[in-house]
Amino acid sequence: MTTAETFTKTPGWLDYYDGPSRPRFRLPAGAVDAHCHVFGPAAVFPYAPERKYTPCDAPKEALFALRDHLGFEKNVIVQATCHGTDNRALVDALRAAGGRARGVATVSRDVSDAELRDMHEAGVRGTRFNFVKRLADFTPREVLADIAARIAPLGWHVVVYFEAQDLPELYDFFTTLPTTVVVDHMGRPDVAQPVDGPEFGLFVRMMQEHPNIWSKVSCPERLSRSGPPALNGEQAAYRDVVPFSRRLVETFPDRVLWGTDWPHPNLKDHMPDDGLLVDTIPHIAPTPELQRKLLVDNPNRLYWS
Ligand code: 0GY
Repeated sequence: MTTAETFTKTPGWLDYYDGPSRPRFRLPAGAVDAHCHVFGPAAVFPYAPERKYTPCDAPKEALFALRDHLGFEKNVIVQATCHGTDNRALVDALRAAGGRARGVATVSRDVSDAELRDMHEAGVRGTRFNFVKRLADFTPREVLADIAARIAPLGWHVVVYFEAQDLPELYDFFTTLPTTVVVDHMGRPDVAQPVDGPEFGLFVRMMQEHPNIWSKVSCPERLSRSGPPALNGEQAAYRDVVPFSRRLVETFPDRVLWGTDWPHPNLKDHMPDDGLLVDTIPHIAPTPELQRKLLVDNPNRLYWS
């Protein structure tokens, strides 16, 4: 008999919001939460030895209950770094979702063809490269390029997570990847800088010049400096982030995705009410047509066609 390892959460860890409100904004039929995670449960799917944080468990049942409560039809579940390249919790959630979830895995260069086929059959459609130094160790570019070449024939795409100050150095790598490239959280702009300034300008230019690059306009709760937070019924949360997300939604309406980022790993000062996060959507996508593209057409085209 083996003894299950016990895991202690990272000190100061904030658990996901208990009892989120029901959004006032009615999501269109077929809406997809295109960025969320499952964590563990650790007793079944232990966290990876190389992880940089130890979260609370956030199992598939809780994710699916949130999906139904908020009014989404489907999820795109993204492998989180606390599970490293062990995609078992992700694949288990995909198989349990009965076609209502797709996944983005993290794979190493030596992943076998059989493993890739199994993941594809379960619903994986992409792999994630993480350049955020507090989350993942450095992987040489040639290794990542090899992985991209391995997954491209399956029709998968690459999801990249990085911080805006690192874009100049990563620009050439991203723009030569052979697949669709989806950027997490708008490349984490510093929203204290102007939306027309050079930092966000570089990101917009990258999308303008490379029609294979998409962006998630998610995570205002991580990017906001001045709030107000999505708590206590606030209907216009994270106002300083809105000009950035709205710029992308209006300029690239066919290449944007939205997700809750539940269970919101590594937030430090507050945990948003996910119902109020959904209520930020009409501020960034002000018309029914933009909302339909962002929430229904784009994710379905990328993940279900
Ligand atoms: C996010 C953001 C974060 C974490 C991860 O995989 C992860 O651990 O993505 C973060 O800490 O900024 O998208 O969930």
